[in-house]
Amino acid sequence: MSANSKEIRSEESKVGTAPEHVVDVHRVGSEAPRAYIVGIASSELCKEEARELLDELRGLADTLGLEIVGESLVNLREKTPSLLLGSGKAQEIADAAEAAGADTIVFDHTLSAVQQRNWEKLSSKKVYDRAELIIKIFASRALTKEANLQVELAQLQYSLPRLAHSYDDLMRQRGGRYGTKGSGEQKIELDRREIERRIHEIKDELEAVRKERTVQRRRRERAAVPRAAIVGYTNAGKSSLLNALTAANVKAEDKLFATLDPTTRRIAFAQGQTLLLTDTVGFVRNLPHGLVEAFRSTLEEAAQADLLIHVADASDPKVDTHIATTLQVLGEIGAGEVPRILVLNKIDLVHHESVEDFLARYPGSIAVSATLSQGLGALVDRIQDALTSGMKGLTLRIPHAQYHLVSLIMREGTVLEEKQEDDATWLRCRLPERLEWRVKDYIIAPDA
Ligand SMILES: Nc1nc2c(ncn2[C@@H]2O[C@H](COP(=O)(O)OP(=O)(O)O)[C@@H](O)[C@H]2O)c(=O)[nH]1
Ligand SMILES: [Mg+2]
Repeated sequence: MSANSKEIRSEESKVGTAPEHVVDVHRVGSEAPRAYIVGIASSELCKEEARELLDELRGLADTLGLEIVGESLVNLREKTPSLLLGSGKAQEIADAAEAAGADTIVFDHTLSAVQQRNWEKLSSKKVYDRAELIIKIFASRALTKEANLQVELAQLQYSLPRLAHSYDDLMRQRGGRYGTKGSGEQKIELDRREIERRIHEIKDELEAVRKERTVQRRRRERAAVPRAAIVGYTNAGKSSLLNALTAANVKAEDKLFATLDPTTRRIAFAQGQTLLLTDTVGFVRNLPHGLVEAFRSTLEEAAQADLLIHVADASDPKVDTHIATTLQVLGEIGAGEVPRILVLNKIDLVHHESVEDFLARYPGSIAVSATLSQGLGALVDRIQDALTSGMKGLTLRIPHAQYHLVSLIMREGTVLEEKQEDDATWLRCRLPERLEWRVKDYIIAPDA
């Protein structure tokens, strides 16, 4: 059966809002920031790898809603303390960014506070490094209390070593909520202590949240509509797949808003079944050490889904490693048992044989091209199978006195149709077979 015959309707809904502590420059004004991105190859990082990382940085910037207006890949021979690059090269880049109309420069390399400040002076633009960009993305995607705390912790830990060197700049540009503008050693010392105090506080709060959560997790009342989360590396094509499946286009809308909130869409299948599909925060190749926990807790909530759609990039030479890492992390955040579909995307970019190889290596996986809408029919079939396997279709009439059974069905099954009658709830639903006995007295008819 093809995707067309299923008639996929789509409707967008947005879940969650950006957390309060994201004082984000990107929200100011309605224009997307125009970014010039700079990759760095060096003796430690060959040009090819630097190019891959730069591609990823572009994806990250895109996730955050930046418009990329230009890029450079620089071959760094010797790092300089003031600008990282030699002054001639630095000026060249600043000029290129200016010519491209950029208002922001993003480096695919860690910048010290001094380097960042010097770059901002040299270019009269906002300047970020990779870690800061990633922190901003996590902050925009953190939904749970724990994720928000983890991200705040990462932000504070990131800013602490940069504090002494560029106190004024940091507070002015980073929109920190700790203290106002000021200068002098004493003030820096006060703020350092304030930040350290807050770091301790967050760690305590995190511990408390974790204790609570082990009880709550997964036990949360599930919505009647099943949820699927799209997971995988940045640039694998998660957003493209979401778009292709819902046949809607994020980019056409208010992109700033769309990308600052985790995007969840509703897919309605022809049979009347619906599914909420969430695009999750992507895995990153060289995730800075201090951001690992923030990443995990940001992914965690979304990964507590009924189904995971794991997208891998066929054109990426490291695809196997990425799949293994993704599976490992999913296991570690308690999502290892969630049913999964492995999707090999971008098959239009690789040879037919390597797709065949992949499918043989990962039995049950599905090959697609999100941008060319190839293979989506098979994927939709698989999604529907996964949602309904082990489920039995039933039509029920449950007296209001037995309302707890309605709650049970909403929690454990899928409600396809629901009508309130005077003394009962009429339901057409799918319920795991193991629970059928609980409702057997109220079955009107088995369903297809
Ligand atoms: N050739 C090709 N490019 C794709 C495909 N799917 C996604 N892309 C491109 O890969 C890049 C990353 O896609 P995106 O959906 O943003 O990835 P995400 O970071 O996982 O959300 C974009 O430039 C897409 O246009 C595909 O099936 N074929
Ligand atoms: Mg994306």
